[in-house]
Amino acid sequence: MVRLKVEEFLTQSPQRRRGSEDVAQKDFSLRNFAALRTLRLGNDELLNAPIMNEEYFQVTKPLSIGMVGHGFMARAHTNAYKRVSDFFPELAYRPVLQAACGRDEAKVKAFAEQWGYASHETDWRKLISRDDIDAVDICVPNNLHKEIAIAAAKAGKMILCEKPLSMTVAEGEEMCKAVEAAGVANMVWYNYRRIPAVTLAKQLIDSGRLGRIYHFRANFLQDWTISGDVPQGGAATWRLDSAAAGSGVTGDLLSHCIDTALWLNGQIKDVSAMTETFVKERLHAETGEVQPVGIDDACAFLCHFDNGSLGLFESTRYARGHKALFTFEINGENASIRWDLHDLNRLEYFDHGDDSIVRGWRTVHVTEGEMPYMNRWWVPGLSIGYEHSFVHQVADFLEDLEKGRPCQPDFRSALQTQAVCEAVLNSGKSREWVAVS
Ligand code: SOE
Repeated sequence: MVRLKVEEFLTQSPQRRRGSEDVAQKDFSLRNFAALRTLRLGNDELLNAPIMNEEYFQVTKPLSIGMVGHGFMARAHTNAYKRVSDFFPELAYRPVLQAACGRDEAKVKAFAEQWGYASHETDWRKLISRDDIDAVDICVPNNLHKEIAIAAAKAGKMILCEKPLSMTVAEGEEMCKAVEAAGVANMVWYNYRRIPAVTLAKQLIDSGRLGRIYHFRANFLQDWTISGDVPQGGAATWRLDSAAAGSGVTGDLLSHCIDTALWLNGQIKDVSAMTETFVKERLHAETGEVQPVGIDDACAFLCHFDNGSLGLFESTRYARGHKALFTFEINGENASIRWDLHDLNRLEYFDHGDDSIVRGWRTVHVTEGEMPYMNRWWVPGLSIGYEHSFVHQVADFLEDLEKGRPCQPDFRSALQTQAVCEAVLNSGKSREWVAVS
């Protein structure tokens, strides 16, 4: 972070200010500085107040975002860009909503206006050719990730790509090579790692409290495609169209479970899966024709982890009553951990080392200031939600950018999740154990 005394800043000429490496930034108007309103006082206390009343103010570097897409995930990411500087005021970079892009001009214009993007485009190629865009956020169906990411990397843009990274491992490899050749910062939005209770689970495992891990179990259950009347293809239902999504629950939902598993429990060696497509034909929203369904509606798989533990994963969009039940449980020799997205601020923990007369599952309400990310929000006892995981991911991306290190999961790391997904789908087809390459 660059700290300046207000009076020093005001006495410097605009040229000197622009030339100073410390305060390298594109828009140097006082209006922009005033808008930051982020102050750090001598005692390290942070507060928001008009800058002219305080001695110091923070100089941040704008990071101009070009958002490709304007659906549900684009809203989740945009909300994070808008919130992050208020809640992580020490970060050197400050996202600026520069442009949103989508093919339907009326829709993208309405999105840009509602969320505060300065401009809009209807062609992503135009967006990435713009000099005023630093980072491209890819929030469009999976079949478009590769082309946009590779072009954006060649144009020298940083890339924040929605999960899953790609349709296939081969595509993902090309994307990795493109960002590595261009040397641009890159990240994939596996947001659930940044839910404080999940991050706390990682800390507990890494501290060795669980001892040797025996089992990792995860589910991601939904029920929104049970009706045969739900179409495939089109804006809201592209996830059911294999040409746009690549796969069904494996890429869309199990990829989250797998990312979390690899992060918490290490690499997966091999898998044995079963997949099912319950509704074999659906109307295609774009062609207007009833077409065969190519995605997996449900998938369950077993696996071996490198650390010797056994994995059991299940995902479906046919679990009546479940809307987004992402759960995982890890059993170690000394302790176990359990987490549930529907109660995301809580981590369940069982410690065999407890005195036997009080031994049992305890529920940790992850809202204390010393728990991951929680000192940024309210006071102990007050919960946060799904959207905060995205704010945390942007904050980590910006901090890593400042410190010159890759933000995880980067493309290369997300490719490992892709490799597990691909092995699962191949195993579902062949009905044999498949090694993860
Ligand atoms: C699907 O319904 C979906 O929106 C996924 O695409 C997201 O990745 C998941 O977090 C919630 O469910």
